[in-house]
Amino acid sequence: MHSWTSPSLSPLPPSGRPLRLHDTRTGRIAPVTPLTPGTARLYVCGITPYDSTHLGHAATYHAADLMRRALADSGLAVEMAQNVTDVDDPLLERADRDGVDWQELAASQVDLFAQDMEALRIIAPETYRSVSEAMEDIIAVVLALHERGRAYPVDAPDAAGPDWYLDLSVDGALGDVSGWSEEQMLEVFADRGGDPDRAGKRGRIDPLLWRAEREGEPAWDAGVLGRGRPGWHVECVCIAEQGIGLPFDIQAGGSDLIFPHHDLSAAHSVALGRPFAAAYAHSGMVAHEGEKMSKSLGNLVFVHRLVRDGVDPMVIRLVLMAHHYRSDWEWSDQELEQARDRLDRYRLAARRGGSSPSTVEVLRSALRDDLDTARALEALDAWAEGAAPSKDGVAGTGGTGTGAGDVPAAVDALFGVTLEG
Ligand code: 5CA
Ligand code: ZN
Repeated sequence: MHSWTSPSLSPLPPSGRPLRLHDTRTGRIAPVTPLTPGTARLYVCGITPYDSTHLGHAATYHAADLMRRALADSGLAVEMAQNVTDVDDPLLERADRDGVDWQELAASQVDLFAQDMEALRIIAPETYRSVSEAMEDIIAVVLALHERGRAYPVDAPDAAGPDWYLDLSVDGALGDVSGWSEEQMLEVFADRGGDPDRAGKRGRIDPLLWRAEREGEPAWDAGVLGRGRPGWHVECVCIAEQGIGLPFDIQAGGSDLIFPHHDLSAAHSVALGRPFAAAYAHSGMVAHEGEKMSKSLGNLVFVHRLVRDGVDPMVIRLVLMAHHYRSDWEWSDQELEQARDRLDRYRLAARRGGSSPSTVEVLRSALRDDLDTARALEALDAWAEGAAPSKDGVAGTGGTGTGAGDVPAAVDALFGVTLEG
């Protein structure tokens, strides 16, 4: 699937210092040491394309973008994969409700998402695949799980054949990412696409692996499992395997995916006999009007609407940078104003020129310190005030330069914010 055009990149000469990143699984911040020396492999869970990109999505892809920029700055090559969940209940339900073809709905939203990502200067993933594109490979994974004795049928009275579930009891790998108890899992499972009370399931958390064809739903042929469509979690295992190989270094996404999605993706992978991600990085939830921004609640702030209303996408990036990627926060117009003011000041300072190696050093060390963007903004505020440490000399002298102290070049390479314009 065509992704989007990456911004032009001019990386700084690598620092050679590793990115230190928080890992949900261990609860600790640790240096990223790639499984394949020299190359970091990152997977970020993509959108379900039934509504436009909102600020919550933007925050999650911004965080993943910073991860890859930080990994590149440490001297690693980066390979990234991302999926598009274009076959799933909420998308099919929305298409049905609006009387549109599900593929057309998905294509139009994927297109809008690409425009938003481009406007925000998010680096495009090397592998970008939708479920419908990857269907043949996904079916092969589902069949492999069946052959390994991990799938079991559950009677589906409204279909010609059974639905198939993954038996989690075989490997005992549940909860490896979240560390949650079954009780905690059950609190949210039903709200997050699970069906704990379905009759015939062996375990309440067992995930749907293959759903038998229902009238009016798209379906594909999966041999002995019958016609139908895959459950949610298997797609990310398959698309990650194909794109960057298993196991890989970092699985990223919003914290709403810790459980069930990342726990259960990892469980599928273990059931295939393959370890999944070495570390898990989760971004916080963005709220609006007091609640998590979500398509189902409808309290959304859309990126494309802000851009259409004349908001510079770099202002949006600066709002995102004002919050640590792991914290939950609430979008407000006031912050938009503050970020607008910031961008003006930064652009003015960039025009004034002047080299500040110490500012660049703070920017780099803040980024590699678990993406500490707030600290980077503090350093940039001081730089824009002309208060960079005296050893850098007086702002306004020395021209813009392309040397080690070129702050606008560093802001672009490390944080994706261009100060041109
Ligand atoms: N397609 C699946 C992942 S395989 C999915 O969760 N799609 S999504 O469209 O619902 O979300 C896309 C990404 O945005 C996910 O990583 C999700 O964790 C993140 N996300 C969704 N809502 C928010 C929010 N309010 N704040 C931050 N991130 C969010
Ligand atoms: Zn996913």
